[in-house]
Amino acid sequence: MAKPSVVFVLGGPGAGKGTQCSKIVQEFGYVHLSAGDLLRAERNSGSADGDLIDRYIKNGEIVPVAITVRLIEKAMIASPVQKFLVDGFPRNHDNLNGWNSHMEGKANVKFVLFMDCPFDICIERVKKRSQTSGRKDDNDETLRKRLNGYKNDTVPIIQHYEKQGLVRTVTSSDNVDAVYDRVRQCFLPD
Ligand code: UP5
Ligand code: MG
Repeated sequence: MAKPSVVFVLGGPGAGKGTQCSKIVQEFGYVHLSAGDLLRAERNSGSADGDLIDRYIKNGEIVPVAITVRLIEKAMIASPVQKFLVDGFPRNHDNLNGWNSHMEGKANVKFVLFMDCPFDICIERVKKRSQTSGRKDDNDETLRKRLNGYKNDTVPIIQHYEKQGLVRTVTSSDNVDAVYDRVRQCFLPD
């Protein structure tokens, strides 16, 4: 059987990763796996890791990869469709190393979709969403930590994949449909 294919979707908090992934799912039939959503679901499930996950998320810190990669792999195995958007992962070197060592030979990373959005727009979007999201990390203090984590930890991962020629960059500061017009170009056959 062919190996599952994976597109990593990276970008700052509020860059629009989740929003654009939903549209890619509709048009191209990918399965959307948001690492953040998987972690939040695991936390809410009463899992033994729940308290630890909660602490990391509330502090805007990155959960140890053993937990995250296990959840991603479990969701991949459970899926009848074997092409995945892995959203919000890998976001630091620990994530990258954990993925490489655990998923070596088990999946093909096709490319990285990088949603490039200025911080002021990310902040505006997350602040607006915080009124309704109920997410414990949508507050000023945690958002600041998430933005710092993105800049210090995730940008180097994007650069790592750039050196391999695997990054497709889309500016994501415009309205949702304008961004999607660019995003979909990344998924059309060459
Ligand atoms: N919106 C979206 N696009 C818009 C547009 N073009 N114009 C105007 N508004 C737009 O969008 C954010 C908001 O903006 C929404 O209200 C949307 O309607 C609007 P969304 O699509 O949700 O953006 P997204 O990039 O997905 O933002 P999100 O907040 O989910 O990104 P994060 O990367 O911060 O969150 P994530 O869920 O990935 O991670 C949360 C935490 O989980 C991390 O901080 C970390 O603690 C933990 N985590 C790990 O430890 N490991 C992982 O591997 C992943 C997460
Ligand atoms: Mg998201």
